[in-house]
Parts: sequence; C-alpha cells; structure tokens
Amino acid sequence: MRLEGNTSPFRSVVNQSNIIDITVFKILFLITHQTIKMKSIQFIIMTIMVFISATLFAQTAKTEDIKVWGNCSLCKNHIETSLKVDGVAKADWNKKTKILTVTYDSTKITNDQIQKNIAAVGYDTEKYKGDDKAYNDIDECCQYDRKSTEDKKKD
Ligand SMILES: [Cu+2]
Repeated sequence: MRLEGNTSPFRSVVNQSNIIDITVFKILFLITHQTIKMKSIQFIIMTIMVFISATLFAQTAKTEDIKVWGNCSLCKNHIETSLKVDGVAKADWNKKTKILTVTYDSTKITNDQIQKNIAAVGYDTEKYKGDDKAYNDIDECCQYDRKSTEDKKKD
C-alpha cells in the first residue's frame, strides 16, 4: 500500500497546525494594524490641535520693541526675569541698544503690564519710572543712569 501525502494522518495534523498558525498570525496582524491605525488617528488629531493652537497664538501674538534703561548683563537678567510670566513667550533685552524685544499673547498680557513688571524690579521704561526702592536694591554695577536724569540733560 502506498501512502498518499495528502491523506497521511501526520500531514493533516501539520496542515491543521499551519492553519492555526496562520489564523493566530492574522489576528495578531489585525490587532497590530488596528493599533497602528488608532495611533495614526491620535497623531493626526494631535497635529491638528497643535496647528490650531499655533494659529490662534499667531493671531493674538504681538512682537514689540520697548526701550528699557539699564547697564549690563545682570540688568538684562533682571529685566528678562521680570517677564517670566504667563502670556510672555519671549523677552530679549539688548544692553547696547537698550531695546527690549518682547513677544506676548495680547489676550493674556498688555504692553502696559509688561512695562509695569519691568518698572517694579527697578528699571525705567518708555512709559513707567522704575520703582525707587527696587532701583536702590539692585547691584551697584546696575545703577544705570536713570531716564529722568537723561531727560534733564537734554533740557
Ligand atoms: Cu546691570
């Protein structure tokens, strides 16, 4: 008697386990595929949200130059630290030009409030005089020529 390959009981077991293997693989593939799909949906949603908030910020964001009196790098540090508040995205004071370039969210903070924050730590701004007590407290090297004395020189 000749055993046909296909009718061999051994072969049929092999075939069945092959089918099971393939089914398990298919299920695993589908699960993974679904997860990947979910992840990419999440990614797309995240991207859209980031884009929307960036667009909204761009609409309310303002970048302005404000003159702030001061001397050195330490002054720069004091001035910029006074603007580490909600609504201010970027603050950069140039000690040579005495110009502060500030980017802020106009729905959260105003140019006026920004100048008040700076004046509160002892620095004169275009609009506000620096707090005298704070000015006296800052380091000696930072005792810059005040806006008022400069104005008097001009007169
Ligand atoms: Cu200084």
